[in-house]
Parts: sequence; structure tokens; C-alpha cells
Amino acid sequence: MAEVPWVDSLEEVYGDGTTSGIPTEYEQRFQNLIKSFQQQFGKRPDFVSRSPGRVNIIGEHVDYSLYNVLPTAVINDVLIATQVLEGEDGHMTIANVNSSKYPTEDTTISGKVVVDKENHRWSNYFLAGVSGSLESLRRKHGENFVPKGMKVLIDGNVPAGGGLSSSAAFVCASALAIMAANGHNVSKQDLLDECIVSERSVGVYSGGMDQAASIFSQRGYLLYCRFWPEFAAEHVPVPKSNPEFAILVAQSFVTSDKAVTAPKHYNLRVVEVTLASVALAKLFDLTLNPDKSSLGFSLRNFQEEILKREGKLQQPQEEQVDAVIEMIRSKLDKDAYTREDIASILEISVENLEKEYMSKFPVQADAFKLRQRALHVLEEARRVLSFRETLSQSDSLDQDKLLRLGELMNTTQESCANVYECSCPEIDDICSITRKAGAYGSRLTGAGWGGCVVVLLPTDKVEAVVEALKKEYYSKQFPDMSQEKLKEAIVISKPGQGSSVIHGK
Ligand code: NG1
Ligand code: MG
Repeated sequence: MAEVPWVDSLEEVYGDGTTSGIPTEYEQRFQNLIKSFQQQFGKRPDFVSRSPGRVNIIGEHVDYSLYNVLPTAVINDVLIATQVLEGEDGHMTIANVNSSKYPTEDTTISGKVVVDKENHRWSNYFLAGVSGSLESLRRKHGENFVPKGMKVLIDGNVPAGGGLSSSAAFVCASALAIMAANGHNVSKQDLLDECIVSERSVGVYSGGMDQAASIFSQRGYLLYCRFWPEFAAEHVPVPKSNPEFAILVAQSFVTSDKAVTAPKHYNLRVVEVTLASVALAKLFDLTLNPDKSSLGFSLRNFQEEILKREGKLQQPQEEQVDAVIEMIRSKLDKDAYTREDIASILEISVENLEKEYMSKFPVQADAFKLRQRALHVLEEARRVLSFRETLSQSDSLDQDKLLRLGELMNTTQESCANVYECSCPEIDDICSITRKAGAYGSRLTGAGWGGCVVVLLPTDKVEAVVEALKKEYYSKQFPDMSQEKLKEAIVISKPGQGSSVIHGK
């Protein structure tokens, strides 16, 4: 059974490193899961796999262009209590603690797992986890390998479509459960690769940040992720500060389900930045080798090749990024490009353009804003470098540095709203309310078009900011909202622990 090298205790997962123990609700939720499992399946689970949601502090919509990001896991997670069935290979019973909303499903895995994207069922994300893991298990055990049968009971408390990446938490916890059930000693890096592939099977050109944060995060640290030339994660301690600061996450309750809206939003942006990369390469008479991004060509790849040719690879990262910003400004001079415009730059037919860049996942658009999207990515990459630099300048942050970090976050929001066009009026509203009430900075976190806002603020302003949000946002938008829902709306977030297997006790 479970061979994964990262088995955590409940304390390691939910404690905060002090003696204050585990939040009662989390202790209870875990015990209830074990109890319900026993009631439903007549036996204790063999183990529980777990993977958390994440909040991205800075670096929005740059992971799929292979630039660095700075997220961290949150405490909210997906738990999968699992029983391994001997002699019933391939048979999966998939149940949820919330059975009225997510009824139990039975399925048998034999050949390739195809996730039916058209028919969006709650268990698709579990099957997505199965599909990625299975590919890797079959590479090891042969084409005909069938995974062990499993009974699983799932309990997730990451708000769905709320910007904290419930989907990555679900897919990563599922993939981990399959690996553990089949006795596979998976590394975090391999699990990450599988989960990125998995999430693409749901129909999204996923970047990789969410799965990385869900899998690799460590309690008390932010996770600095590099995607170029290979994925690498660095654990950045959260610095002490004077004044003390807090990170708050506020839900807009505008949900944007990426699996549904991707052709006009998320996947379209992936296509736009890919087209910007290949158009720039062509305009600079440069040949790019395919890279690991969804469509094979990223802006980071373009940066590397063009600066190699110009002999500038020794320059600091900041200067390299600035140089590319100038190139974008000088060469991509149209406000919007049609399919014909882009085909003519690339010297291919419109038909081939569509086949190569718009067929795997269809996109719905006639105009492609190559300059604006590329500028957002490079300028955001530049802000991530500044943010990281400010964090590491000294052991402790003072007021000036906190203001600087806040300003970087605010500039990200402006760029997301006006240049990348991935915000929405409700998110803009929350950002301005929190800033007026004393936050250093606030911005959308995750894909946007809804979801939530991450706020950096002095600890002594938390109360004022929460009050302002209740009064100026929640009670205006949702006058009938229950107290319970309101409790879910705002959380003070502490960097949490990444995926692990918890043995049933
Ligand atoms: P959400 O939609 O919040 O899970 C998405 C992508 C990330 C990243 C952000 C934008 C997936 C699973 N997640 O996050 O990789 O690109 O948008 O920075 O596709
Ligand atoms: Mg998601």
C-alpha cells in the first residue's frame, strides 16, 4: 500500500507549529470523514490522501508563459478517504460526504480514461486524477496495467469556482490516492507532472502553478515557483514585520467555471500569449524550439532565444525582461490582430493557424490582443522579481517595504483589469473597498473573471477592512446572505501544508 514518502500527521497538516493544536472544526471534520466511511463501507479507510487549495500572492497569468509565480497553499483542502479493494481491479466507487449534491458513482477502469468534457459531472475531476496517474503507472507496469479497485469518500472545503483552485486540490488528491493505492512511490515532481496532464484532460490549458502550490507548499512558507527551463520550487519564509501584516482572502461570490468559460477566457489568453510568442519570433527572424508550455511556445522561450542571439543572457533578469518589453512595444503595434493578420505574419494559411493553435481546445474570438497580453505577462514577470527581491532584502519588513509590496499588488490588479482583461466589476469593487479601509494592496488571485481577492494589510486594520467589506460589498450585493455564508466569505490565510497521505487512525 501507500509508499509515498510524505506521510503527515494531522498536527503537521492543520496545526500552526505552536502547541495550540489543530482547529477543532478540522479535527472534527477528519474524524467525521472516517466515521462516515465506516458507516458507508463497513470498514475503516486504509489511508486519507489530501491536497489543499492555494492563494497566489503575485504572478498572475504568467505560469503558462513559463515565468515565475509566488503562491502558497491554504488550509482548505480535499480529503479522500480510501479503501483498496483486493481482487476487484479497476472497480471504483466514488462517494462524497455531501451526497445530496454529489451522488455516489460507480465506474470501471479498463482502457484509457476519457473524461467526458461535454458532460460535466462532479466525479470528472476524480477521473482526471485517475487519467494522469494511469498514464504514468502504465509507463512503469506496461500498457495493460489496470489499477487496484478503490472505494473513496471525498470531502472538499475549497470553495468551487472561487479562485482558490478547488480543481487542482481535487485532481492532486485524487492522483495521489491512486498512486498510494497502487503502492507507487511517487515523487512530488512526478505527481506534479501527472496532475498538470490530468487537469488538461478536463479541457483547460492549465499552467501548473495551482498543482505546484497544492503539492509542494510547506506550512509557514511561500512557494517561489520557476517554470523555466525546468520546474523548480523554493520555499520562501514569510518574513517578520513591523508593523505586523496579515493576508486576507475575500470571495466575490462571482463564480467563473473555467471548464465552461475557457473558450472565451482562460484558453483564449493561452492562445493569445502563444501567438504573441511565435509572432515575435517570426518578426525577429528567430526559430524557437518547442518548450513545455501548453501549446509548445512561450514568451519565456522567446526571451531566452532573442537575448542569447544578442549576447545579453548574462544581464540580470530584470534587465532581460525590460529588454523584451521594449521589443514587444516596437514590433506588436496593432491594437488587435485578426486571424488573417497573424497568419500573414507567420506566413501560413488561416486554416493552418487554426489547426495548429486553436483546434485542441477551441477558442471563440475574432480579435487577438497580442501586444496587450504579452505586455501584461512581461510586466507581471518584472513585478514578481521586484516582490521577491523586496521580501529577501532583510529579515524583517518595515512600513516602506510593506507599502512597496502592496503597490506591486495594486499594479498587478490594474494590469489584470485593463491590459489582460481578466477582472470583473465586483473584484474591482472589493479591491478599492479594502484599500480605502487601510490595506497596503489588493488584487484578484487565480484566473479571475470572478473568484476572490488577496489583500495585504496591517494586522491592526483587519477589523476595519472586514467591516468595510461587509457593509460596502456583501450586504449590498447579497442582502439575504446568511451568517454562515458570510463566515466563508473572508478568511485570514496562513501559508499551509502541501499534499500528503494521512494514515487512518
Ligand atoms: P484558477 O482558475 O484560479 O485555478 C488558473 C490556472 C493557473 C494560473 C492562473 C492564473 C489552472 C488549473 N489554473 O487558476 O495555472 O494560470 O489561472 O494565474 O488552470
Ligand atoms: Mg482551477
